[in-house]
Amino acid sequence: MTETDLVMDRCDELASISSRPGLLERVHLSPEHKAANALVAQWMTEAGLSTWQDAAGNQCGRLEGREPGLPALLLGSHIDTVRDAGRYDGMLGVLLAIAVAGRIHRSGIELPFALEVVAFSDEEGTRFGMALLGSRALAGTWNDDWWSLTDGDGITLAEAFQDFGLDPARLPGAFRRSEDLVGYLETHIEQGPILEDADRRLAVVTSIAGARRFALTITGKAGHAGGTPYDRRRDALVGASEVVVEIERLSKLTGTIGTVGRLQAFPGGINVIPGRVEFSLDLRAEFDGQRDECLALVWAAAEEICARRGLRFDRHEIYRADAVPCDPGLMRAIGTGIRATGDESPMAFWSRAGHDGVAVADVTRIAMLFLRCRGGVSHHPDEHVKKADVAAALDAFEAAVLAVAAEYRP
Ligand code: HGY
Ligand code: MN
Ligand code: MN
Repeated sequence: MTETDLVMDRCDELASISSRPGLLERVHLSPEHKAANALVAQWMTEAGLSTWQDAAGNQCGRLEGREPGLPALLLGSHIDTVRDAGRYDGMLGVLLAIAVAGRIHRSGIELPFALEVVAFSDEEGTRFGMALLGSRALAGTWNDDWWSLTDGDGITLAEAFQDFGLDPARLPGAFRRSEDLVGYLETHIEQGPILEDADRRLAVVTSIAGARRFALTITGKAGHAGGTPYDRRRDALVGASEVVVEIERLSKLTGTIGTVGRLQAFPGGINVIPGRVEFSLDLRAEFDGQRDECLALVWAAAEEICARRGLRFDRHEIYRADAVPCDPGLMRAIGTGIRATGDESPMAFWSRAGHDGVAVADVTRIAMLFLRCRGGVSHHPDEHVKKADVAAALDAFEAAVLAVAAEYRP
């Protein structure tokens, strides 16, 4: 069995740890998260790392450098998933990080820094709506308001912490100091079609998109589906539908990426005019200004549509992460890694998907290595990678770490 086979098999093994039979869902502070942490800790140990679970539920491993206690280069990704997820989004990056650390441990190379692997506990925000909870803890950019966030069962984040065996009061123990870190490198599937369309395996990520997410509500008046004449209707669903189509039009117009992933009509009767609609908006762009200009257009359009239809429009921001540039020096190392696989002119482009690096960038410099995924499909069980691409990513990631070491001046 090759290292690549092992990485792929481990992705399959992690994919079997799910809260829902027949599909993959593993959310923050769940029994599945605990089981996945234990399995990853075992693999980290086998790779020669000392392991611990930090105060935020991130699973960590460390390989000392040429002397104990040196600042650490972090490698990692996330171990949580969206609903009905693919098995490579996040997990592949964690397993490649463990594989690289294992290679370096076995080689006997003594790096000028420590190497740490982090399996972040909650990049997606699936359970509590707020994403990056694990990496924001590591970066020390925690907001205590988050403790009162609730999941679909009304359990608060604080209660979920305690149920998981963590103590909210001890969370600061997870905060890392920038002087203890050299940087952060993450390998991740592209989650888009750019690499596949260019027939390339790997790319350097130049920056990570800035996303803002909202809970939107349109309120009209429920009524009888038969007896209510059109000119007396205040149909929240037809109004919301106009807004959704306008979001797509304005996003395309402004070069941003707008998605309505969730929408629910109330009261939901087949013969009742919807009186209220609750829906989501995820808007992201390469540049925050571009994103925010589009948001202003969306709000203006929503207010006009609602005024014309006698409806009320309310919005509540649930998540914001501004765009983050990758570090030029670490990007050079990622490029060196890709060239080590025989690709002499590495592609480089911005990530349309969000990643933990957006949070980690608050405490240290970051860079990412992308690998191709079939059809650019992600956040779906059809997520798929070629074994040859994973093998190339493993070699490139190891070469990138060694390139950081070669250039490192403490
Ligand atoms: O939403 C994102 O872009 C990431 O996959 N969480
Ligand atoms: Mn994802
Ligand atoms: Mn991801």
